[in-house]
Formats: sequence, structure tokens, C-alpha cells
Amino acid sequence: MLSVVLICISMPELCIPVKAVREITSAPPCQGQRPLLKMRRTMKAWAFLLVFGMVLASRSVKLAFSGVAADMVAIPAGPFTMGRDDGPEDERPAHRVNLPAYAIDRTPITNAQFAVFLNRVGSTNSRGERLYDFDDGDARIHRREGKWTADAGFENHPVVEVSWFGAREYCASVGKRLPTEAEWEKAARGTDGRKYPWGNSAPEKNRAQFGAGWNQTAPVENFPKGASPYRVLDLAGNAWEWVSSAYFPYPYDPTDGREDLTADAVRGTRGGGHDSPPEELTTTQRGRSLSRNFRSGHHNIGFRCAR
Ligand SMILES: [Ca+2]
Ligand SMILES: [Ca+2]
Repeated sequence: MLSVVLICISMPELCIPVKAVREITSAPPCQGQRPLLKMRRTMKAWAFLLVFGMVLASRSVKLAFSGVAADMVAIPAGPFTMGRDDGPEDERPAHRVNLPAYAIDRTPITNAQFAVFLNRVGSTNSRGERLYDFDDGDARIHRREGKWTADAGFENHPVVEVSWFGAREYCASVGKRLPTEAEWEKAARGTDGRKYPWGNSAPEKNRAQFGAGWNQTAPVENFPKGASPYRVLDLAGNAWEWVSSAYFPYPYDPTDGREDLTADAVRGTRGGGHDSPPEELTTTQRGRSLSRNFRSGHHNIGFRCAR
């Protein structure tokens, strides 16, 4: 914006409105010098449009690198309370974790989004690791006429049946990464130690998809009343979410090997699924009772990305 102001001060004729430019350039030619004058004005008009376009482009580039694209939420740096003292053993003890600023997807990855990835990358990586259990009866993306396509009606539901490898590689393919377990919990819990993303009141059906039948997922934007303090959606219920961290005991320590993405380790899942009871929807729940072989996909595990 500053560059536009400077240009307007030094060359005010460049800052005339586009409508005036059109009138000037379409005015009927008169005598002698008029064609030359017209050409100069046309060039100035083009110069103005070029500068304006460059300013707009630089703003877009800044947005792209700020980490707060429209589909992500910025989480400010600072400490929060992770885990709790009065819960299951794997959630103890409550401890302070200090995180740098990061951004996290507002909603989980959907079947429609993952279908794009499958068309680009395929369902197995170069190491032969399975990224997506396409042949599982619970998968909601199928190959039709040579193209991976989300099943009709499930386009905006969270993708499930994605292995931890698939989740990790999807995020990398869009210039992101999986959130750590600490990042997931802070995005859900904020800094006031709340029990659920929306606060401390018990789960209700207008806040999250839970207690539902097998495969009864819901669209990822269905529960604005279940938003976290940072307005992140669909954290509790619907689909559990893979995180980058290995499922190690607390306290959370990113330097103890749990964030080694090449380690052969069971990975964490957070947030509860559509078939979870209410007690699995807490912000501290680590999925200790969940079947979650990280090499496979599961009917109730999805993911979102961070940056
Ligand atoms: Ca969830
Ligand atoms: Ca499976």
C-alpha cells in the first residue's frame, strides 16, 4: 500500500481512476499531437494497472506465507496445561507445556480432499507402505472410471481408513505436517484447562458427533457450537485424529523420541470418534482403548494438518 501512495505522490497522473483512463483513451482523436498524447496516456494507464497488480500479488504472497490461510487457525505462542490429574493413568499428570506459535486446520481432512491426494500420489508410497485402506468396506472413497472419487453424500465427511503414513504424507503433500499431540491438545483446550473444546458442560448432540452407529460420520462443519476457544471445529467426536507423536507416557517431551517420524512406534490419536461414548470426547483423551495399528486405516480415525 505504501508503494502505491509513494507512486501517487510522485506521479499523480498515474493514480487517476480507471474510468477516467477509459474515457481519456476512448476520446476521439483531434489534430496533430493527439495520437501521441493518447499513446502516452494509454501507457500510463497500463503502468498504473501493472503497479496495482504487483501490489495485489505481493499481498497474496504474504498471506500464503503467514501460516493463517483461510482454512487454518493461528494458535499463539505460549504455555498451556496438558493432561490432567483426575483422569485415566495415561493422561496424568497435568503439566505445563510451552509451544511456539503454529497454525492448525480449522476442520479435519475430508473424503473429497483425500481423493485429490490419491489421484496425485496413489494409495501406496515408494516404500510399499499403505496410505489408504481403499479395499476396506468402511472406506468412503472409491475408484470410478479410473479416478478416485468420494462417495456421493460423503464428500465433506472426515476421511477415515487412512493409515498414519497416509496422514503424514497427505500433510507433507500440501506443505504442512501432522500436529504434535501437544499442538492438538492446545488447539482443543486453549489455556484455561477446559474439559471439552466448548467448555466444561457435558457433550450434547449439537456440539459433536458421538454415540452414533458404526460409520455414522457427519460433515466436518456440522458443529459450530462445538468449536474450541480458537474456533477450531470438529475436534471432539466424528473421527479420532492421528497426531505426529508416538504414544509415550507423560509428561510430554518432544525431545524423548516421540516426535521421531521414522520410528516404528504406535502413534497417538485424539478427540474421540462418532462411535465414542461421551467420556472419550475430552480434550485430554488419548485413545488408550482404541484399536489403532498405525500401518492401517480404521473406520473411525481421520486427521488434520498443522504448520
Ligand atoms: Ca474427533
Ligand atoms: Ca481398515
